Amino acid sequence: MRKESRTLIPLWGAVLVLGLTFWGVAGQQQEAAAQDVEAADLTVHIFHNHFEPDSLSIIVGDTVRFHNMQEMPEGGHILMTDDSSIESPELDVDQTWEHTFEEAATYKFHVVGHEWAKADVTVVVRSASTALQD
Ligand SMILES: [Cu+2]
Repeated sequence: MRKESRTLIPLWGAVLVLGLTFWGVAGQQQEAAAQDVEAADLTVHIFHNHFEPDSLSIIVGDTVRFHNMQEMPEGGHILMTDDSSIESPELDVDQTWEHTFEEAATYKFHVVGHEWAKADVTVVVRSASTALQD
């Protein structure tokens, strides 16, 4: 009897440690998944002849990540609003550029030097109070 309880204590200890480890890992995975979803929602993928998505509705203070998916023969893709107020650096394939929108407005971006493939993405930025009314 004595011998049995001595072997049982480390066994239960191991079960407890394993249980806590799984619980911790599951929690971290859920957190990471939630962050992925959030990040994916505000990412625009840049292709030669289209953006994905081609329109995005966000609120003031949101940061959009622009992710260049395709290689240009010379240099990369540069994004610019139609009124030239915002311009990205040159993005090589798989490079990203983030922009935080501080003013409520509609921004239409096109790729600089892409007369042969016109593509644009519209980012509609609303103030937080406007967004809440929806
Ligand atoms: Cu291109």
